[in-house]
Amino acid sequence: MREIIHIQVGQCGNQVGNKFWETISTEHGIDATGLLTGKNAEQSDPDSLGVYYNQGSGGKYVPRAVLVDLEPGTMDAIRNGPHSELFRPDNFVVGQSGAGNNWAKGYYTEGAELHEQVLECLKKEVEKTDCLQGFQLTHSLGGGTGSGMGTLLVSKIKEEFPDRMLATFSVVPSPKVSDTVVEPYNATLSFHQLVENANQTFCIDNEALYSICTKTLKLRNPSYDHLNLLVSRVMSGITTGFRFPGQLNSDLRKLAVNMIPFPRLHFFCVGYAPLSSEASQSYRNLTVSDLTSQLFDTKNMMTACDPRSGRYLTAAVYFRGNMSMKEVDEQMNLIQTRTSEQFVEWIPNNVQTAVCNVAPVDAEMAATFIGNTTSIQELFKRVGEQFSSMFKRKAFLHWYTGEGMDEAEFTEAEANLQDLLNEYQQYQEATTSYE
Ligand SMILES: Nc1nc2c(ncn2[C@@H]2O[C@H](COP(=O)(O)OP(=O)(O)O)[C@@H](O)[C@H]2O)c(=O)[nH]1
Ligand SMILES: [Mg+2]
Repeated sequence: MREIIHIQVGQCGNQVGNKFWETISTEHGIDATGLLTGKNAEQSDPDSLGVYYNQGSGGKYVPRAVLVDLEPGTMDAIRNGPHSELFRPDNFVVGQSGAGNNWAKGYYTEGAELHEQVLECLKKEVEKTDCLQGFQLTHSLGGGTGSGMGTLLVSKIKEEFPDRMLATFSVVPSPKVSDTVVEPYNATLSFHQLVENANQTFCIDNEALYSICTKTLKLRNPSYDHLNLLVSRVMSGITTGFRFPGQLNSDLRKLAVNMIPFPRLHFFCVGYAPLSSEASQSYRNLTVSDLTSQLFDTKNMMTACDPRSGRYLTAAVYFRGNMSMKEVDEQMNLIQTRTSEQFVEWIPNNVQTAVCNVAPVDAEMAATFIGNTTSIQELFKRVGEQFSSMFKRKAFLHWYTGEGMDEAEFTEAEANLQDLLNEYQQYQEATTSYE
């Protein structure tokens, strides 16, 4: 068994994380109290279930999850919500002070005080595993807790379990969704940490989620619930290979090996198909060809960058549902031939395709995309420019120095982000011949 331990931190981290557990529990036939009610053998294969769930007393399946926040609101909502009985009560770690959207409070002060308690919980979870593959963390980069304390936990986990994999599902802030002015500071300070300490980061971008909701799904005022439904679909898609028997990218390390040619360049663009508004749904009869072309369309990306403006170093696609492998291969070949200039030619066979015949709950067929594309520069540029325009005038800096932070850390974070941008650019321009 190859277990994954999940950690959710802060408001966004917990809301997104919760939705993830709700989604995968439904997919595996596990009810809100942790009892297995599914009758389908493939869905409830005990070995595969063991990746994310621990079997507790009375046969209950308990998520290998630790829930963390510096204020009680979101956790109380989980405890009083429909999935209150799913999680292990000891695995809630809650502070009272809040982080006030301040990365420094999460990383250096309030969060630092609580982090050992989280590590204790994690160690207990690790003891329950047979052969731990690693950890996954859900958080936002724009606030204080998920962003500051989340990245503190990332660095502590890396220290404590250096040979295990660590993946983050990181929600990138957008002014379209939130109007807290210091979010670019918090996000840049977080990227600075994630570059060094996370093995892989799935960039879930509120800017892109918002566009999908308003343009594709035609929602006038998307709520976090709407955004998080999209997040849960893509997370379910990304983790498909870990949760169902199969060969390709079947654990965190195999996925990383296939996706990451250079260790710092581990920030992935993610996408999903089908996405359609409710009104148009009933008219659609999906084919593998539809799915494939939607999947490579910028409109379906949950990371706000246009892959056509850069090149793919690597990509992975998971199809789900009842479909012919032959058709999938044909469609994937077709799209790669048609858009071959979008893939670097110096990594042969850089697109991996897998098919899992268990469909997600709400569609007959679906597909998930993971791309390591140099066009992710656009996301870093967007956040970096917002960061720099405030930092030039040292605006809002006192909130951070007030928690004991040094201005030099801001300068370093800004430079690290710029370096990352340059590295992506360098590989975008690289060709097969060595100059
Ligand atoms: N997609 C999504 N974004 C969220 C959610 N909650 C908060 N955010 C975003 O997260 C950022 C604020 O961080 P938050 O998680 O509230 O702060 P924390 O509790 O201190 O970690 C902003 O960019 C929000 O737009 C959520 O449920 N879903
Ligand atoms: Mg909060």
